[in-house]
Amino acid sequence: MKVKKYVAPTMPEAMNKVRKELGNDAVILNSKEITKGGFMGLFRKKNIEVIAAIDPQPKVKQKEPQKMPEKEEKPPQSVASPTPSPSLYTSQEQANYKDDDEMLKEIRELKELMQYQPKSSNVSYPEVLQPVYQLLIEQEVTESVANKLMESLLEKFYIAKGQVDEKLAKEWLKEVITEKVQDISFGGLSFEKQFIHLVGPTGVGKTTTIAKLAAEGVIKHQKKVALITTDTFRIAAIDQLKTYAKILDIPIEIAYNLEDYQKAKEKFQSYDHILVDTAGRNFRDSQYVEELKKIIDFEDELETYLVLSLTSKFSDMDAIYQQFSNVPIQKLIFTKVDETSHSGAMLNMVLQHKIGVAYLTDGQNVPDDIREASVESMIRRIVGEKGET
Ligand SMILES: Nc1nc2c(ncn2[C@@H]2O[C@H](COP(=O)(O)OP(=O)(O)OP(=O)(O)O)[C@@H](O)[C@H]2O)c(=O)[nH]1
Ligand SMILES: [Mg+2]
Repeated sequence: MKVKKYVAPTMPEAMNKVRKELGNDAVILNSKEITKGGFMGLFRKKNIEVIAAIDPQPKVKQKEPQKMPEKEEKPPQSVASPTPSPSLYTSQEQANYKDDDEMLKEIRELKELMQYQPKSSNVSYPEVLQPVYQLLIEQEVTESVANKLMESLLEKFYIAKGQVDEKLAKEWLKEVITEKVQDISFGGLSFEKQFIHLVGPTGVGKTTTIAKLAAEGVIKHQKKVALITTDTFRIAAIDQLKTYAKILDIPIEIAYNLEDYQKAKEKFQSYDHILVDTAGRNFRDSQYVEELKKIIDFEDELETYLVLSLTSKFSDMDAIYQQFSNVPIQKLIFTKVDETSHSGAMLNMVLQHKIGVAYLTDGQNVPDDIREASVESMIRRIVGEKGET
């Protein structure tokens, strides 16, 4: 029996060390959280200590010599251990595991607890946590984000020492996501800034969302709202917003260039909020953005929301986010959530870019199909019933 102690910052890292050195048949005898170093209780580092063991000679082989009864030899177990293992155990620790029967019993119990399954990725998780990992992958959470979340779940798993079922594992996942996003701000418009820009790629629902938000401002918050559109590439785009302005009985200005924008700004200076519908291509043009910065103070006067369709692939969303990196994005708005039951991309964006979500829109109806986003609604979409918002 080769017994060895491994220390690593996280459980998956410790498990990787064990697997690399002792192989897949290794069993975990014990694991605990330890703190190292520090000065007067400060700067102490949290680590995971894992004690793993491997039997160098599998049991089946040990029994083979018994087929030759003529020679009464020592049990092969003792013969077949030519190299004593370089145990990192202290003699005191080894004494705790002296009793072979007791140790084997513990190994059996722990093996039952930790039935690892082969998976496509390099990391495998205890059986009871596997459905949670599967759920994340099915929701299209990236492997790297899923593995980070699972790392925290594993810590909870080892502390719980096996008292876990799938329901509890899902509750842990909710807790872990909540912890990871605790410093990220979720929720709707603050209605603090006068200008609100909605930017994003074509066809995601920017204009429809502007109309929904304008209605929210006018009807729910009794604000004086005006509209500007800088999306003048298509006649239909102008007409679309004009129609919404008419229905809501609010003014609209068409800004064909930055001079028009400046004039509209002056005209609407007494308004509480000016919602601006934009053409995505303008904001990918850094010269346009620089010119716009001369007209409007991006810090004090403006909030910009990036509109993304939840039906898009995460890799595309990520690329779009990079393209809009020359404007400070307040929060994300996810549209068309009614058209997909996969919400992992939203979690990927939130965790990868440390950015919150303002709204989820779930249909074409203006003004009804919009919900203020919250951490809970995001989690519900991923962990809870599919399709819920
Ligand atoms: N199912 C669904 N459709 C939506 C939602 N939001 C917008 N749409 C539809 O998506 C289509 C495009 O919406 P627009 O608001 O014109 O999108 P846009 O981003 O302004 O498009 P461009 O101006 O062409 O860049 C329209 O048919 C909308 O009715 C939503 O939440 N769910
Ligand atoms: Mg539009």
